[in-house]
Amino acid sequence: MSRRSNRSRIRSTVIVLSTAALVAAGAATVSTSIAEAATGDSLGVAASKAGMFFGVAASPGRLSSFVGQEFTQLTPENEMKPETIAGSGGSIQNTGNADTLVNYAQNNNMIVRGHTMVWYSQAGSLQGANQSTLNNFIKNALLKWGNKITYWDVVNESLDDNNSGKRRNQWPHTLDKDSNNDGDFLDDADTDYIRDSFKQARQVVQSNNLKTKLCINDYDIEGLTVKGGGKNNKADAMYDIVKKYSQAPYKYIDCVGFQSHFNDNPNSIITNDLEANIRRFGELGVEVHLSELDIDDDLSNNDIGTGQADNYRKVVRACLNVPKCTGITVWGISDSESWRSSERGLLFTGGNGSYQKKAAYTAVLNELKKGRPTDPTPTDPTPTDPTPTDPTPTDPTPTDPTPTDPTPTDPTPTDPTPTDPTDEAACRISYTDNTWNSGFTAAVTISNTGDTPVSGWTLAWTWPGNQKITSSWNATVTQSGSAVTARNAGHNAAITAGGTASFGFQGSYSGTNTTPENFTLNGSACTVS
Ligand code: 9MR
Repeated sequence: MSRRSNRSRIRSTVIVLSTAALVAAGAATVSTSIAEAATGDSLGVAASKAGMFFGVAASPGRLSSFVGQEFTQLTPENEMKPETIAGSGGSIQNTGNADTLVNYAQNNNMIVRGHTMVWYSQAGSLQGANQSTLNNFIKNALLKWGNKITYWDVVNESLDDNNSGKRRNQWPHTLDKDSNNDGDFLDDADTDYIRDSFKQARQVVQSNNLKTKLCINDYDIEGLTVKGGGKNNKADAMYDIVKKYSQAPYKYIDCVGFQSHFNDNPNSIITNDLEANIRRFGELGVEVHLSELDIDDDLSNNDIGTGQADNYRKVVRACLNVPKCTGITVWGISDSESWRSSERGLLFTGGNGSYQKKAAYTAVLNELKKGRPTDPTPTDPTPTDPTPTDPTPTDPTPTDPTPTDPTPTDPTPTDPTPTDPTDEAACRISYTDNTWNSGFTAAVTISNTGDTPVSGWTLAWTWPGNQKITSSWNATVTQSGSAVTARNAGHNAAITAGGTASFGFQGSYSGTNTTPENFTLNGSACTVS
């Protein structure tokens, strides 16, 4: 699908969803889009113009008029968690505060994200429930609000901390069974509470003709890598789950929430490959949301931007750059009212409905206003002008016949010691790729195995197949035909003897994504390990 049609499809999705909310609210006019409904110069309006929502998590106590003016989406911060609304056997109870939030959203043309159904934490009476009880709850929760809820987090925080790439080991994972002990729960013969919960949700959505989209949500899945450049195993584990259950024959999962609580935890930093990871999920066909965004205002040495505002700008840009990234939700309005007030991670200061914009607010607004990347000018199908390129011969003036200085070159013999061919590879390349349908990312580490430092480098290779690089980080990468040239960035130009430099890129391919093996560093061949 072309980028252009993708974009327009997303824009119309946002409009339809808003319309659904208005219909549900009984509004007379149903043709209003979020962009038209919200007023003024706000995050929500700017986001709508870019074809996405910009939302906030809130509790009823925060619902001043300000919320509806600034945002186009609302997530109940705690009011829809099972701890609050699950009764015995998966029934629904005590929905007053959740209803207040849903009604506020409807009256202010905001869409709602239901948060959350199946979660090890704040599970209340669901704690320890079997799948049948979970299924009752899923059905009751979906039917309670129907199309008033546009996105529901069906499963929350299923994966373990510390980059293990495994599931959390407590309930509801205790329902899981690994039929063949292969370490995953994705085989058909396995019991998988994630699959079974989504299966139930999908069945309820379908049989009741709901438009509600079904999401899986987690944190520390934002980047392809973690601090130090290692793979983000949690993100990869989430990718495997979404890949399996968003595709046929399942088609259970519509959307994935990258919570995006960014801080100095080695697995919670903002990495330059955030955009590539969003894109990889988007290429599965699911919507990606930055569903609980906050950014610590004093990330020490791990942030990609200069200060909090710049970090926010870059995170928003990463989303804007991927058509399937269709919404951002900040986890609270102001620093003092946030669950992480000590980290001052939000867009406003102040409280009680009286808020002051921070620099981060302005950075986000300005970035949203820049919008999505403009569509690349379609390549003109008209045959290129057949007029031959300028036939004027290149300057026939003979090159200066003056003989070159006959002074003999210094007769001192250059060092005759032949370079030992076995010493030639003064570099070793580690190349790790992460490949999916038609795309891939690669992490490349250059090791200087010689005894002299390198100051400034060019790594070149040719692709064995039709790989095409689409973006890169920590190096400037250009491609001509199958020949690739990667030049150092400013910060990794120097490689000490025995030292390393790393960079990465994203690309597309068809057929087989074979690893290249013909790397040269500043013209000398490298070994590949
Ligand atoms: O913001 C929520 C806070 O008020 C609660 O005390 C806390 C309890 O776990 O949950 C917070 O929301 C969490 C969200 O539901 C899931 N992702 C992490 C959020 C912050 O902990």
